[in-house]
Amino acid sequence: MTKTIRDWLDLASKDMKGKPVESLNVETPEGITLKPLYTADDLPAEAAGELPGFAPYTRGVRSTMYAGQPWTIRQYAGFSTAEESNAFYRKNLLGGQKGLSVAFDLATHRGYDSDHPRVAGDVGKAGVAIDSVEDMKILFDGIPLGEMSVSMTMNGAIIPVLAMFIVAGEEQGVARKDLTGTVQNDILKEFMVRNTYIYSPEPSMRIVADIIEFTAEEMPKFNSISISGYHMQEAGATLAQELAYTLADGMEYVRAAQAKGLSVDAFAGRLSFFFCIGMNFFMEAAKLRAARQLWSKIMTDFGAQSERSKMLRTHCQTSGVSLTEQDPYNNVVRTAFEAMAAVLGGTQSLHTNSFDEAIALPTEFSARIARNTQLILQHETGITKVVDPLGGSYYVEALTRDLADQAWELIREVEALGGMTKAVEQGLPKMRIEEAAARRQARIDRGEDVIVGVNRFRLEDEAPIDILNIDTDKVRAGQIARLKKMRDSRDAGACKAALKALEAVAASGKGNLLAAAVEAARVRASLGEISDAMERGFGGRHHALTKVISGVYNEIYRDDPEYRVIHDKIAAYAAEHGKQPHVLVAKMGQDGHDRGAKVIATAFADLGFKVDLTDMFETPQEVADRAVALKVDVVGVSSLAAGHNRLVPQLIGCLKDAGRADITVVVGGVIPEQDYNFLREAGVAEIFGPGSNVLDAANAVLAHVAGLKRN
Ligand code: 3CP
Repeated sequence: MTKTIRDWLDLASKDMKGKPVESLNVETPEGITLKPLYTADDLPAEAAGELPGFAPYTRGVRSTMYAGQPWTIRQYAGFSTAEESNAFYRKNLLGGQKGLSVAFDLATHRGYDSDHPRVAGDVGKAGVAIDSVEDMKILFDGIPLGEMSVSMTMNGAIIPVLAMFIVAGEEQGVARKDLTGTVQNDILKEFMVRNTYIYSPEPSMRIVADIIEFTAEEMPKFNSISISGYHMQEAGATLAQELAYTLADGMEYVRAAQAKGLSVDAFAGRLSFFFCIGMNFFMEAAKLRAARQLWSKIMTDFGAQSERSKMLRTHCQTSGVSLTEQDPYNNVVRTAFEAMAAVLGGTQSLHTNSFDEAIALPTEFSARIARNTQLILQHETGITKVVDPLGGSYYVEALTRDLADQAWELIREVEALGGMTKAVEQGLPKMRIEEAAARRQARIDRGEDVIVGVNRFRLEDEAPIDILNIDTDKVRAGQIARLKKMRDSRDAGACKAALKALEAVAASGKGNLLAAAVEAARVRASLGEISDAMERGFGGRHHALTKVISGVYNEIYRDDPEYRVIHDKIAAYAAEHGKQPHVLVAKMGQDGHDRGAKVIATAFADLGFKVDLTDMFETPQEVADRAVALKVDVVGVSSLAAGHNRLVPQLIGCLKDAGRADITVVVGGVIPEQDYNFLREAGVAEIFGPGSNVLDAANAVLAHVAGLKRN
């Protein structure tokens, strides 16, 4: 006899030995209630009739999906010089990679030439250093730009970088109309989470619109933007937030392009997306399905006529924050699951992280395993043979609908504020994401979210793994020499005139910035010079306000005995000394990742420390000056872009020079164990690597302030 859901409930109640079956329900951070069982009753009515290749594209944007053509294996890479990165790309292409994805160093991201004093520690470190067309040509030497699609993750300095790419193509004999690829060009999320902006929101949005306009008219095969949720999830956003804010960003870009007089169908087919895929396996697959469904609806509302305009095509990357420093080979497994979720969700293109990325830049060995993870998925698992294999799953279809509903609410909230630019100005999404990040950290610290090898099943002893180190001084010296040679040999008058013209386009609000920058790049203006010309035209660089949010930790930990002990210890210290222990949380160099700094600032403030945050992108001298002026007890440096070995000793030197060697310096973030001794010898009191427990960190810092531990 057919069993009913009632029969199942009776059986489950028996198996639960009196505990209610509802006690197995789980409330996710997205606000979705997960039940232990999904049945045909949960299937949304509309799911039954959906087919891939047709709106709303829940089941995929192409009719045959991977059965017809597998996703693009597109590994994000770049380090050191253009020569070294070029050699690495060529090797990867021989090894089975299908598309390129360029990682630029932070100096390039922020529009500085390699000879700029602010970027001494960043040149060639987290990506390749590109100062001019000469570098760009070397980067793609022997790689035909008319055939190979190239993605460039660039936002702040997108105008000079894309201009140089176009000129490098021209000088390879490839016309603009034949260039294929994608630029990230998504500035709104930079203001929200990633922080590689250069100019303030308004001129930054103009840059985006100018690029959409230029590519729509001259580069029909090029994706003008990669609207990115990736960094939101990395910064702690829930999947509903990532989904909603990414689509809301997309809507804002559509409006910006429309404001330039473009019709939706003239550009929408070349808008692309980029999502993060973390460990929440089914939810991640559902997220991509929901994203396509919502975008199709959104674009229909914008009046799109062409089917292509309604297709959400996306790149995905496995999650960086899900990787652990502890027991790092576990990361191979994590990445494989995440990659599978991305593929089951129907991604167009995928990057799989290397297992050592929680600690350092990938080595050749770890990069090979990461790439092979995708090759194995494509060639060994049979996963490509059937379109949308999760389609019709009671659970996944219900999740798709629930996530879409949650995200839609958040989108409406942003729209009610007047759209994403306004919402970003008011700080709403950033605040929501920071709060979600603090909640996630608290769940990890309390062991509610289990991370194998970190807060459970931890190894006693761990042998360090081999890591890649870049000699930034050597890279920088080479870049400076090449810049000098170029400046000596170019037509100085032509270069000056082109830069003046670009400045005028920026200042007047008329004309197209990319078109003007192409002329400047062609006559060998450098990346820094092009950025500076626009900066003059726009009237300066953008300075973000930093703010500590508070209350989240207190709320979550209200009844936690360990939390109370530390809280009370800090209160006792404050009562005894007539002042709270005072910490300055600092970001130095061009490292824009501020999730860790924000989480620590929030937690420490809630625990009773007095907490100040520096601005982003400070020099060691600026941080030392601030620490001295604020009379802090401790500077806590957050480092996620490998600048610590250079910047932290400089900071300690500056504090000594100011006669304040007594200020304790601690460092947290992505710090390889190989660097611990060096940092300790330089005078660092405590080092908190990835996976550190916030309460333990607070205890250790307090011990230093109270003089119980010596620096
Ligand atoms: C694909 N095609 C098909 C089929 N599948 N045709 C027929 N049948 C099929 N089954 C066609 C497509 O329509 C397309 O042609 C062509 O084949 C290429 O396929 P695609 O799916 O468009 O794939 P791809 O060219 O790889 O483009 C993927 C997207 C692109 C669209 C997502 O934007 C992209 O490559 N993005 C990558 C972004 C990236 O790498 N970002 C790195 C972020 P047509 O184009 O003619 O239709 S790294 C950030 C790291 C964190 C940080 O530090 O910030």
